[in-house]
Amino acid sequence: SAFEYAPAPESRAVVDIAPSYGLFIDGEFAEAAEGKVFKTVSPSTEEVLAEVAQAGEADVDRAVKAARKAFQKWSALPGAERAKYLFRIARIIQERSRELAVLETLDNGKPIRETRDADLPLVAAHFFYYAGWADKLGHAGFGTEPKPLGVAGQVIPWNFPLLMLAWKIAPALATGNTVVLKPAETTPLSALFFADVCRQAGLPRGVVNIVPGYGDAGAALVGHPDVNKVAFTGSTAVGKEIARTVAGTRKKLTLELGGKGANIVFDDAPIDQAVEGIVSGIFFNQGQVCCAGSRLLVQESVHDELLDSLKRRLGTLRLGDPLDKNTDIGAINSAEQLARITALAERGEAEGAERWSPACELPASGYWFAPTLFTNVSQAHTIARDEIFGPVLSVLTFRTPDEAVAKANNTPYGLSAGIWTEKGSRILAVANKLRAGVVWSNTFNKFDPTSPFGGYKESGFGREGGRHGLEAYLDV
Ligand code: TXE
Repeated sequence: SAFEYAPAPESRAVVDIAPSYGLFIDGEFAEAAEGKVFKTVSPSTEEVLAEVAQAGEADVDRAVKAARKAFQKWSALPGAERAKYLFRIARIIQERSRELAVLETLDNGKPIRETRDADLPLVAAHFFYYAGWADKLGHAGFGTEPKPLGVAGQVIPWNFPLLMLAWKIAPALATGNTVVLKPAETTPLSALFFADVCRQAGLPRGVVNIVPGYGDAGAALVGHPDVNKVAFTGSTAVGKEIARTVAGTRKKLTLELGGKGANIVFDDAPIDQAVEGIVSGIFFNQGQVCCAGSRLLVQESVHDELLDSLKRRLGTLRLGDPLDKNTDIGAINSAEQLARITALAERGEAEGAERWSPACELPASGYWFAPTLFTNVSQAHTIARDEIFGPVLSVLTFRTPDEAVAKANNTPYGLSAGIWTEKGSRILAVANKLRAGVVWSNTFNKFDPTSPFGGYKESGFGREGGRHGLEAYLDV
């Protein structure tokens, strides 16, 4: 109503964006060897934000050499000393979190409310958490500490640019490894800002190197003979390619790939609470989340009631300027991703599922997709099988708990699932039968640095987060 208090949008003036950025190698920002650059745009306006140096093979090689050199001293530091740097980085991230949140929102398109309340606090929490581990890995004085692997080559996606960086870099540094990280081509800016945070924290040169670029730079990094450990988050197709590259080498590998999570609602579930969890499950970050609850499995007897509530709730979601603090649904990250989502939604209609969206005006420029529901979906439909990675929910039904489990598991993926019921015994029984790396109950999309995260089946292998996340970076 006209009396509603509408706070001013978060201003982009909060952060200085330079017209151009270099690669970050050996503590310095530098041009790419071949002088190549690429542009990064704001997905909500298509305006060019900055020009960024584009790493090629020679740059990746230089970064790996810098990381190798830095490894000598970094790995020899007592854990307590490494911890000091990580604590410092965590505190600087907290101090600069407004700048970082605005930058991330501009480059990625996600609502500022999410970057401010979810991404940034989690990023800082990861550095604090792993800082705490750095001096607790063994008995340094007795020479029985587990050993770092060496240089970690890390490739990350665009959906949580800074958070994925934190998941990768914090455990690597805590355990004494050095890093070369390639951010995604559509979201390089927060990683370059992080490079500046490393300088501010006085991190020794070469311990962290950032090489923005495309898939070829990622492939060069993964294939570099002097990289000891590869960590990748991204598509299952590229993950398989990386696994082939790494096979036959002595590199260690962890892969965090796609998902097709089931959110299972039983007839005794608190419906209003479930609706909130379903909405967060698929519309958080415009559904561009590997562990999104992209399939709703609802018990037949509550299907109509739940769908009515869900549609009413979707009618209240506000789509638009991601810098506006009232925005629930921001922009899709890129034209390519928008095209992928659009094609899969069209396929859903063509195969006979029923499509529904709330009335919702899309801005004239930028990459936008309205929140979308598909009902009458069967397991054979493409939208029930393929990862859409967008704000599109496929609704299926079930009659018995066994049927719910069978349908939830009927996917090549195995990353996440949710269970909504008042019965504690049912939560345990169903959770134990789900082939998913994370199962939430009566909540969804809850993250914490102490909890291991990762997938079964084609969702990848290895765990990030918690003490399991350290194992991927150590030889015991
Ligand atoms: O992923 P890519 P894209 C899924 C999601 C999405 C689809 C495609 O379904 O629709 O993947 O997204 C780098 N060697 N996920 O094309 O290509 C690339 O530069 C080494 C799920 O963006 O996998 C980027 O930094 N690296 C996912 C990163 O890999 C290569 C998150 C991811 O890009 C490479 C993202 C190569 N050959 C997409 N080719 C999740 N698990 O959360 C590309 N890259």
